[in-house]
Amino acid sequence: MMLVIGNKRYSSWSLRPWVLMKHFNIPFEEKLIPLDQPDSEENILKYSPSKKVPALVDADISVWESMAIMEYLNEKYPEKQLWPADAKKRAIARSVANEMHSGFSTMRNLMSHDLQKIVPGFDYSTAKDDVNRIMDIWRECLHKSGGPFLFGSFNIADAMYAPVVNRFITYDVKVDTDCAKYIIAMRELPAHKAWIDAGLVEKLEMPRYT
Ligand SMILES: N[C@@H](CCC(=O)N[C@@H](CS)C(=O)NCC(=O)O)C(=O)O
Repeated sequence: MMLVIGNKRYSSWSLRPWVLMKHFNIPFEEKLIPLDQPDSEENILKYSPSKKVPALVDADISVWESMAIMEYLNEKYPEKQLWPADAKKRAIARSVANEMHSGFSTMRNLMSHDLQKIVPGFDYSTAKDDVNRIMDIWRECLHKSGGPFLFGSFNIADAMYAPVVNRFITYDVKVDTDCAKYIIAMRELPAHKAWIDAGLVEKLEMPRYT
């Protein structure tokens, strides 16, 4: 399989399936297409009809949209339990993952994912509703599961929130102890750390953001 991704510094959607695949030791080759370049669209179109990354190429098919990719992997590797085994927990995990996938646009627009941009004291008051809802989700899941990840062990729901964890750090979001513990667990996850380390030294820039 080949996972087509964007710049590690910026591409929050690419990070999600990448960290999932690395954490669960799902073998894949990575193809990084620099975003926001004159030939980006043409290059992405070879793999993704939506003109967006990530896309997963598996033999004769290409799957796009981060959630669809992770659901495909869940079906391809049922033994890895990319979702919780319990049906009720799985339903809630899907709810919180899809709430992330389809929502929080105010927070996402105000606080773009840039691993190299640290903004101490950032004013995120206009995205306060999104930020508070995310922390409510984390607290509720962590209280029910006992942590350290949303449903106990790392799964697709956590992969969905990985870029949010990074934004909360770079934009200096004030969090309580439970959320802080979750952020530390997520940042220390070896697969996530590997992506962050690569993004921190990446030289590619996206003119749109810089
Ligand atoms: N809903 C999509 C969003 C994908 C997306 O917006 N990807 C961005 C990069 S993070 C992209 O490819 N943008 C195209 C471009 O910048 O040219 C998903 O979940 O995969």
